[in-house]
This record gives sequence, C-alpha cells and structure tokens, in this order.
Amino acid sequence: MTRCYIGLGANLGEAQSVLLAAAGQLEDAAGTGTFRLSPLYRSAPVDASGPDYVNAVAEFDTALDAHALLSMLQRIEQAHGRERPYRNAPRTLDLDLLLYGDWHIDDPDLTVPHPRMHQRAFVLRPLADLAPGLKLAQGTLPDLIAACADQAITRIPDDPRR
Ligand code: A4P
Ligand code: MG
Repeated sequence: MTRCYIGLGANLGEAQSVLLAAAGQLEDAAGTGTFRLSPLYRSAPVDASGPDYVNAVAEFDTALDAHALLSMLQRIEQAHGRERPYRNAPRTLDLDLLLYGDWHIDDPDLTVPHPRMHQRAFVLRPLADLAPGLKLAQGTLPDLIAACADQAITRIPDDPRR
C-alpha cells in the first residue's frame, strides 16, 4: 500500500457539496484503510479567474499504482461533469495527485510530486492540517506556507452534520 495525498478543488456550482461528494467517492474507492479529509478552505483563484474555490486535501493508502490512481481521479472528475475548455478554466471539480509515497514520476501525463503544489496555500494549508511534519523538496510546510502569505485563503468552519 502506498500513502497518497489528493488535492480537491471546485469553483463552479455547488462547489462545497461537489467537493464533499467527491471525497466520499475517494473514500469508497480507497477501501478499508484509513481515510482522512482535511478541513475545507475557501481560496481566491491562483493563476486563474472566476469565483473563489473550495479546496481540501485527502489522505489514504492505496493499492493502485500511480497511473491507475490518476485514471480513477479523472473518472470521478468526469462523473461530476468536468469540462476542459482551456487550461486553468473554472471547474466543477479538479482532483490532483499531489504525493504518491515518496515517488518521483515525470511522465507526459503524470508529474509527482505535483509541480506547483509547493507554491499554493490552497494545497499547503490543508496538507499541513493532515501531516504537519511533512517535508517537500522545496522546504517544510510552515516555511512554504509563509512564502505564500499573500494568497487569500480562509478555513471554512466545520459543518457539524458531516
Ligand atoms: N497531470 C500531470 N500530473 C498530474 C498530477 N500530479 N495530478 C496531467 C493530476 N493530473 C496531472 O490536468 C491536465 C493534465 O495534467 C491531466 O490530463 C493529467 O494527465 P487538468 O486537471 O485537466 O487541467 P488543469 O487542472 O486545468 O491544469 P493543471 O495543470 O492541473 O492546473 P493546476 O496547476 O492543478 O491548477 N486556485 C485556487 N484557489 N484553487 C484551486 O484549486 N486550481 C488551479 C488548477 C488553478 N488555480 C486554483 C486552483
Ligand atoms: Mg488538475
């Protein structure tokens, strides 16, 4: 089994419920092992336009290899009506494979660790909630979070119903 971290993002429609539904699908697909979803965050678009995003990170152990995991993420995106009119277009759901164990993958269709995650508060903040001691090649999470302090992001209060 390999521990993986998935970044979830949505900024169209009922972004928060789409995100929670996708997290449920990830949990079902992950099977019996531990599954943890970070708190949800609201964040201003980074390198993109449109409404604010809802973002979170999920952690689980998977028996899938990295490419099979990516295919599963894309199937869940499709199930939520993801369209790809252009790069960084607003989206109903974006699932990114952030980390797959300590693997480094550089294939045409898959780069792991995700090449932009270390610059993005909407990834780093929820990741630090789940795994505060994690170190990326670019630095510790607190140092990387401090370096993107200019990005607007707030934690969404926990919903007692979930
Ligand atoms: N791909 C390669 N590596 C990966 C990976 N580690 N995980 C390939 C997922 N996919 C990976 O992705 C394009 C292609 O990347 C896929 O076909 C896959 O083979 P996509 O999801 O179709 O396109 P995208 O999301 O528009 O592009 P990209 O490069 O994934 O964008 P980013 O960098 O993920 O940025 N601002 C806020 N506040 N919150 C956000 O969630 N998200 C983005 C998207 C921009 N700004 C944002 C947010
Ligand atoms: Mg993506």
